[in-house]
Amino acid sequence: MAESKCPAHRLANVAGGGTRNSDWWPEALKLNILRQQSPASNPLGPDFDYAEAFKSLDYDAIKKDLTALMTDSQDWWPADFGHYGGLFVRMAWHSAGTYRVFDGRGGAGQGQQRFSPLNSWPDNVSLDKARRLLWPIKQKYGNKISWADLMVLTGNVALESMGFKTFGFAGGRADTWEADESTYWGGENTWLGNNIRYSGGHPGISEPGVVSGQEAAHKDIHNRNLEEPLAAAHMGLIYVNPEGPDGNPDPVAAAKDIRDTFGRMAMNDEETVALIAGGHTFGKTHGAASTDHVGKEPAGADIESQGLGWTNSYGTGSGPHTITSGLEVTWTKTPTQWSNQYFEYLFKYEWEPTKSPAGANQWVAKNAEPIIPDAFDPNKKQLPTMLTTDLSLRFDPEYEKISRRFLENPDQFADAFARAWFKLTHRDMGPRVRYLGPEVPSEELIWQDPIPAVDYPLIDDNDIAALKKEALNAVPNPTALVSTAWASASTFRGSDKRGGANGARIRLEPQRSWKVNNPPVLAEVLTALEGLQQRFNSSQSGGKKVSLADLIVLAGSAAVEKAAADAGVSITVPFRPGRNDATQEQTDVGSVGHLEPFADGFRNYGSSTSRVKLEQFLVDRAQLLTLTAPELTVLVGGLRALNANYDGSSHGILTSRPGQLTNDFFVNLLDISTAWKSISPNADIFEGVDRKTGAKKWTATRADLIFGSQAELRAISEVYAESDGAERLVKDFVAAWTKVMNLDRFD
Ligand code: HEB
Repeated sequence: MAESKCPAHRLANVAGGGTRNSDWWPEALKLNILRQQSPASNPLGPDFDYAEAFKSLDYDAIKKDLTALMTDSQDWWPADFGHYGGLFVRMAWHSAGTYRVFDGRGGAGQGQQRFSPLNSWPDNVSLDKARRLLWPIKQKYGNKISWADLMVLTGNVALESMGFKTFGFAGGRADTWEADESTYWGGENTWLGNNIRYSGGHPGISEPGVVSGQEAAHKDIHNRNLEEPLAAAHMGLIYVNPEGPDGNPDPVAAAKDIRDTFGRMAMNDEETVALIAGGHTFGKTHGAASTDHVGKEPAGADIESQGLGWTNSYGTGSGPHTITSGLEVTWTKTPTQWSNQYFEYLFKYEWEPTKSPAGANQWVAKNAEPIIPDAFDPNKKQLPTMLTTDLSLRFDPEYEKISRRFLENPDQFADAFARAWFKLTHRDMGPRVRYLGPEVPSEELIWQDPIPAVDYPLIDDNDIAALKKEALNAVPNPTALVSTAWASASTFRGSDKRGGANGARIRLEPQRSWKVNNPPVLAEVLTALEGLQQRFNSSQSGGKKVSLADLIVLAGSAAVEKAAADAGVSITVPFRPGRNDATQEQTDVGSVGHLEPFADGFRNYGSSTSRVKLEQFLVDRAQLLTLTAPELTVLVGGLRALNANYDGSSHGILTSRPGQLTNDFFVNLLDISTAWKSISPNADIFEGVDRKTGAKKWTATRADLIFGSQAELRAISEVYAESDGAERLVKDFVAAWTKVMNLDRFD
């Protein structure tokens, strides 16, 4: 088919084709990430409860079927060494391995490997085949197991069927039904490019003009700085280039990239060494011939390929002729059996650079006997081989210490791999109460942000009413109670289900010291509420208690009720007790540190960067809070009316009666008599003056003015500014507030 040079001639004039808003105005604020995964996408309907469905799964039967599948080699995609274990371990690892700590996005939790771009990433070649091999089992067990759970469980069964004892498995990952658009995978528009991600380093910041990104990346592979929030060295890779940084076969430089990227997946050096060595104990890499033989990825392939991609024209295109990464390495003598051979060979041999049949950089053992089996020919033996990134585990001094210890202590290696694998595959599931199934490990792990179970009688409705009153008495400024409750609950991220009010970690390091939480004001509120908590708890007989976590939310809700009443609307903010308080020992300060917002428009905190405007940070945060555009709008308008800026500034406090839950923010923002102009060099802060007199009326940030400027947000703002908007605002604010306060309640 001849392709026209002008892309417009190939675009459909139906079904959403044609030049779109995002083509005309690429920099305009988009709200699409706030309406993802809507019921309109989900064939199972709103009443489907995955946790319930999973409970009816015949767990032993599916594990038996998966075990049988491992050695049931299919002609259309024959198993290496007669066992699919390696392929399925890689599938599970790539499903989970996209997770990154900064925003909690990526990971195995949504089954996103089924959708673009992940189903077509160059790093995921041949995993289309792995999922297709699994289809008969998915079909058999239906909705009792999601693809998201099935991919991880299959990785576990693969490991177990190859003689490895895993740490456990938890189900509970409900599938999504469309590609996730909220995750920033990088700004490059070529696969395997990395010119944007290494051009500056800081969140959203690039330093244009000095050296181009690509130059910078190549110039100093030992000293480059990967852009946040990314956790991969190239567009389309899970982590790093197996041949070494940008293809340079330099194991020491590769170690830096590995440490960077695995660190951003929350893995320390020991976990990283265990994962790479544990994984590469199994299976092989595939580079039978030049990658020129390989066709288009699934998302770009012909309709008759039926969702498969990377058609391989070399030989049979599968089995011994498979081309996946273009590398051709088998690490151990028993690639379908757990062993310590990976470390034995890593240290036993000296390694010299060589090329795969596809021309990629890899390493071969010097003066070695051919001891490695061939995947298909029992009469053939090969020399031991490694990837550049495998040699990093020997030639990086820190990794080397750990590797040698594992070489000498195979049981320590096995334990470390089992734990790191469990963490890798469960990191984004949130608290342990979400774990389902018979193989949930009983041991509590620090990365789960543990919270003690409630083992005392909870407060009742009378207590709730009394405590609301007392909280308002204990803290003179109700807005401080609103701010504290918001600060506590709004750390939640729907991505990895971390954070939230439960645990009351707001009173612990690092949260109590975050600038966005205004530490001095926060400390005063916490002291007052802790006093109230002690008085209440010591006055109770029968062991009844209120946790600080509950009291913070309760007090904030009392302040919201009061602010509504002051504005003339009587409303009760629903409250359900049952949160508990975590201790500092149960809190990994470094890991919780990743929940700190870089900017938070709900509290008018932070500033734009050279690449990200304040309102884009605001929408990103709203998405992590699982908010819709109307919820985002009413929360910002309400918080401004309540005067809840983090530092008490008056930006966006567009009201003459701050502290009351009014619709003044919207009324005044949409008032034509005010004219706005920028008063800060980066156009983050604005002044509103009376159009006629020039008198100064207000100041505001981009996180305020966007509600009058972006057409969809303006449409929602009008609803609240209209004559019947005041009461609607109170009602909708309370609903959205209650949603945020309870985001982390899975009990
Ligand atoms: Fe891996 C395979 C790279 C880590 C597990 N890996 C592989 C390959 C490559 C790689 C290139 C081949 C593919 C084909 O087929 O061709 N890795 C890599 C890197 C890294 C890694 C660069 C970072 C350093 N892995 C890893 C981990 C794990 C793994 C962590 C888990 C744990 N892998 C794996 C397996 C395999 C692989 C199992 C095999 C597959 C088969 O057999 O098929």
